[in-house]
Amino acid sequence: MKILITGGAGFIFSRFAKLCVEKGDEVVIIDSLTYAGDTARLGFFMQNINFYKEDVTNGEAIKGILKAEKPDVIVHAAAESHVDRSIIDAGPFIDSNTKGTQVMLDAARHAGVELFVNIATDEVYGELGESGQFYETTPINPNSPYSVSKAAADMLGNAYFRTYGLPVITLRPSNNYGPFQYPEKLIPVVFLKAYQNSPIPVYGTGMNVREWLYVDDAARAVYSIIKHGRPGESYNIGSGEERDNLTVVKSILDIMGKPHSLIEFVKDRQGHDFRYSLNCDKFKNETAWQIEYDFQKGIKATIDWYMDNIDWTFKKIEYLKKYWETAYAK
Ligand code: TDX
Repeated sequence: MKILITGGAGFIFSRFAKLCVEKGDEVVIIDSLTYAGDTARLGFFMQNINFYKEDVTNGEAIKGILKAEKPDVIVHAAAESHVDRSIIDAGPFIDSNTKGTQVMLDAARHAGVELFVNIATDEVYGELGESGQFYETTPINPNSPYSVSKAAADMLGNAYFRTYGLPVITLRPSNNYGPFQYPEKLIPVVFLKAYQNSPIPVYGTGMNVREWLYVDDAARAVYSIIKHGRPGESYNIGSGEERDNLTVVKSILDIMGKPHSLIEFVKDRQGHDFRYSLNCDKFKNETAWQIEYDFQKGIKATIDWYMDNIDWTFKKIEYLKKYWETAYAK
C-alpha cells in the first residue's frame, strides 16, 4: 500500500509513519515543518520515506504531489494543535486546519484515492461534566478556536463523503502522550519544568480531566482503521485511562523523584473544557485493537524517554521561552 501522510513530522504521525514503514508500506510525507514539526522524529526511517516540505494550504503544490505519487490512502493529520496558541491567535488554526483540510479533500477527490482518513479530535464534541461519555453520535459542539477549526475540518470530511462519494473515515482520538511530544503540551511541560526544578504551571484547580492515549497505541489504531474501517463512518479512539491534571502532574513528579511543592496553580485557560471521555465500543467492535499501554506503563516509558533524550527537548527551549511569557502571563 502507498500511504501519504500529512503532518508526518509531527509527534503522533511520525510514529504512525514509522509503523507503516515497518509494515512494509510505501510512505510519502507532506509536512510544512512549522515550529512543532521535526524530521528528527523520523530518524533513519527518512531514507524509506518520500518527504515533501510543503504546506497543505498550497493547492497547486498538493495537487502536483498527489499526481506524482498516486497514493492509495491519504492520512490527513497536518494541523496546528495547541489549544493555548489558538486562544492567542486563531488565524493559523483556521488556515491550516480548516482550509488545509478542504485543500486536501479536493486534491484527493481529483486524484481518486481508495481511502482518506481525516484526523479529528475528541475536542470537537465540546466538554463533559463529572459523568457521561462522548459517542460518535454525540452532536459536535466545540468550544475553543482550535476545536472549532478541527470540527469544521471533521464536518468537511463528512460533506465530501456525502456530496462527492469520497471514501472518508473520520478519527477522533483522545489526548496523546509519549516520546517526542513537543514541550508545550502538559506532560512534556511538566517534565521540562521539573527537570529544571522550576515551578510547574497547573491551570485553575488542576481538576480538569483528560483521557490519556499512548502514542504507539494511537498509531496502531490508525493502522487498523485503514484495514478494517468503513468509509463514511467516524470512530472514537481512546484508552479509558482518565486522569485529572493534578494526578498526572504528581505521577510525573513521583517518577522523577521531585517534590510536589514544585506545583504552582496559575490562571486558568480561557474557556477551559472540563472533561473529555470517549466511548470506543464501535472502534473496538470493528477492529481487534486494544491498548498495550495503561497510564502507569505509558507515563513511565515517556519520562524514561525524555530523560534519555534531554538534548532533543532542550533544543526547543529557546523558541518556547517567548511563548511561555505570553501563555503563563499572570
Ligand atoms: O501548562 C499547562 N498546564 C495545564 O494545567 C498546560 C500546557 C496544560 N494544562 C492543562 C490543560 C488541559 O486541561 O492540562 C490539560 C492538557 O492540556 P494540553 O496538553 O494542552 O492538551 P489539551 O488542551 O487537552 O488538548 C490536547 O488533546 C486534544 C491536544 O493538544 C489537542 O491537539 C488534541 O486535539
